[in-house]
Amino acid sequence: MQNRVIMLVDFDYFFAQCEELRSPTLKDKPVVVGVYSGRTAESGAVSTSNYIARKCGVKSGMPLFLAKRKLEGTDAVFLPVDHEYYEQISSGIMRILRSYANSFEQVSVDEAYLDVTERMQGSFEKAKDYAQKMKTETKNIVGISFSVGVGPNKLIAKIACDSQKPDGLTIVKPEEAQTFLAPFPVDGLLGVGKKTAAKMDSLGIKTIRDLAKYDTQKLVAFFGKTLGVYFSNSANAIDNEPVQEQGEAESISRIGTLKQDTNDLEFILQKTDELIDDISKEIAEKNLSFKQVAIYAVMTNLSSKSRSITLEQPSKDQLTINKNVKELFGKFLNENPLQVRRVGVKVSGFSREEKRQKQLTSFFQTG
Ligand code: TTP
Ligand code: CA
Repeated sequence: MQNRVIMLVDFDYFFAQCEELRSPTLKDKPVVVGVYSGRTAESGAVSTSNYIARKCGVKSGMPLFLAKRKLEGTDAVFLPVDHEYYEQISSGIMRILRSYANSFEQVSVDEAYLDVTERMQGSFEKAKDYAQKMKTETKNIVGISFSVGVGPNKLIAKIACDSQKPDGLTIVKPEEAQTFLAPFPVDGLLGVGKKTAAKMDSLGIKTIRDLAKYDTQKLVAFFGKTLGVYFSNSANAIDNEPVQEQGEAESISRIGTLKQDTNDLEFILQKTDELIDDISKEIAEKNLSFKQVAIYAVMTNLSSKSRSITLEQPSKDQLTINKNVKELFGKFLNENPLQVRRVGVKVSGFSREEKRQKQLTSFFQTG
């Protein structure tokens, strides 16, 4: 059988990089994106930070007051998370990545696996240029950088990607895979948390090399058949998990900034029509029907509001979106005196039947 060629793409310091993208002056300052709990102005935790802030010791999960202390005396900027915006950027990148893959699996807002075996005809040399091209295209079109790991399976691709960040490109060929893995601590493997790592440590297993050499039967005795065999395989760089599309997204949305703040329905609809064009393309590509249409508006004072409507019948039709968005914004503008700055459109409620049908079809195609 031919070698597989698998890539893992992981966007660099993602939420903070998105913030730099919309405010480029942030680029040479420490940037911290946090979730504010609202109890006091300072309480909450760091979601992520750019690499300048990380150099000062800021880490994901850290209380915000501690991050503030670490960045005292710098021109650090603290911002609240804006998930809608990050998802918007993410779906733009995912669309580019998907076009590079034979099969594609998005694992989170900033990570995806690509199986490119067929396109690369199994060649890791080709894969290097291909990944570079993908990085350059994404940087040019979306303005975001990411790191890529390339390996013969998902396990190696992931660890390769994590080994060089940001803006990394790490290739591990099949014949190098075991040597590559050997020096990493066991908790680098998926499924090895603190508890398991401690148990392995008590068996004298610290690195993946130690685990690879350990008798599989003994591992089975300690961890049970499934986990024991899995650990042994992983440590020996064996991983046959396929790259496969996860269930369809729960919703598809686009957001855009208006050329000027306004209350004018026609002006807003010009923008939402553009967004709807884009949404419709994605709906058509994925062959979906939707049952809800929603609008989203960010006002001049940066407060945001949304409104939605549920259709009587599922629809695939672009005009249905246009019509409902017009109605929703018409009502919304009547109720809201503030001027609108950014607008968004979201469709959701994709029908179950459709999804099952799709799963069956892909089952028959691959089976
Ligand atoms: P990560 O990929 O773990 O981190 P990152 O993209 O910020 O940085 P890098 O990959 O360059 O190391 O997480 C992706 C996003 O998930 C991150 O931008 C913010 C969010 N996140 C949290 O909200 N809380 C967390 O504790 C972590 C780890 C991430
Ligand atoms: Ca990331």
